[in-house]
Amino acid sequence: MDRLSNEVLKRLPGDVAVPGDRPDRAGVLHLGAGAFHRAHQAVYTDDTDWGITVAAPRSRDVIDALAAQDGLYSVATLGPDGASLRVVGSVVDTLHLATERDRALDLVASPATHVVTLTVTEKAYRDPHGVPGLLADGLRRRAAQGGPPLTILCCDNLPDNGKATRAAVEPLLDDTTRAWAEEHVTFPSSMVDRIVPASTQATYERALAELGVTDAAAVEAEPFTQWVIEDDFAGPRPGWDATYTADVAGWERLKLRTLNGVHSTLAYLGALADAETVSETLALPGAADFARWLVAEQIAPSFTPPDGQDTVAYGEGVLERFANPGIRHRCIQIAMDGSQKLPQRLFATMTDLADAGVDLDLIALPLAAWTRFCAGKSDGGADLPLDDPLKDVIRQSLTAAGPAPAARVDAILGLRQVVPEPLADHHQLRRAAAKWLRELDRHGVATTLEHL
Ligand code: CS2
Repeated sequence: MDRLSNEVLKRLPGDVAVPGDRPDRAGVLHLGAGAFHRAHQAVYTDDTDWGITVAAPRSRDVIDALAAQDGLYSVATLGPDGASLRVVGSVVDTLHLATERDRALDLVASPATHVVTLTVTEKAYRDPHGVPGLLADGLRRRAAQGGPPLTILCCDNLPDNGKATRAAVEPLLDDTTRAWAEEHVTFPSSMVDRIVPASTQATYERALAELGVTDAAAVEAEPFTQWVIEDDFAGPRPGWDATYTADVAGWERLKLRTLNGVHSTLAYLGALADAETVSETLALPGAADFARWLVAEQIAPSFTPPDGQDTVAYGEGVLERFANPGIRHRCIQIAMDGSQKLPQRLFATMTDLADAGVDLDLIALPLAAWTRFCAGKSDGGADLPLDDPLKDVIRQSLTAAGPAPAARVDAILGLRQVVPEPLADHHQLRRAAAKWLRELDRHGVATTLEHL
């Protein structure tokens, strides 16, 4: 079977959108080759005349597939009424960070690189030896060469993600590079949004059926897409059709607390209820109502949305997107790395509500669900994987706590790297979470939601 390539582009079926003239060089270096990048920033870039070098930190699978396909791959946009396919041509080169570090440093230093974008997941910013170290070493090289300004643009789901990236890189710089970087490097924040499940066999089979050739880097995504970027570029940038603003924080908060907060909530509830995907979870009796109440009564009152936005209306839109039957987003995928995600998705909301004197009741249910999820068994007795960098600490604390719901909640609230101090001894939260956990232990998620 033929592979997707420049050669076969001309003979793809007429309803598949294909790139026109492809850029011959990359002004963007992207770190992180995951499905999200391929369905988000790479698509925005495909609508410009810039190219991207995609660098994979560890696994070679995606970049090897891209390299074998002249950088081409397809994005299937799955709406409630069917799919449309587009071949993306913005990836012009690939790179493997684990084995090509020197080339990576050269690219960070290269005067032809104007923007470095990142989708490396939340936990990567805590590892100085990983991506932050690479950026720091690359900046040292760029500074030593007296290189032009560089923009480092974080596209991970973290609050103030530009500041977080700067905070991860800056301490690793020597004085000379740091002084140079202050003048030449910016770290804008950005809010990125598109639901892009990890590709599965079904993704590749769909691509093959629609394209008539193999695409081992195919991805599928929902129709919705959004990118809000802090307008703070050090030098040139691609003409991305994004929203540029001086203040991204409000957008980040709206998205992280509402979309991602409800996503994680449904992921833990769904995984416990033995539902495979988010849309299946939402279809459980009571689940959509619960999500609506959570948004209206706990998430919305916790912050002021950006101009022109209404959190409850935004939440309605989010639930509609989650219900899209074309998208099979597995609960287990979203459930991973809870210790890295829940601080900005759930605990920040709780902290602000607590400060405002609002009772933490509904929002204590996802906390109870995460607590139960971490023990590794679904309501039906299936094994649930705990894929989390703090897995050992979490499991140890839960084991030490024993079976009593209140003690297990205290064990989780006592995780200092995860839960902000004031929540640890917030009595009303502890009581509410223990009450929900008792419900979940006794009756399971499905019955609990049904009887809310
Ligand atoms: C999800 C996000 O996996 C997760 O944790 O909540 O990847 C989510 O799909 C995106 O942020 C949507 O923009």
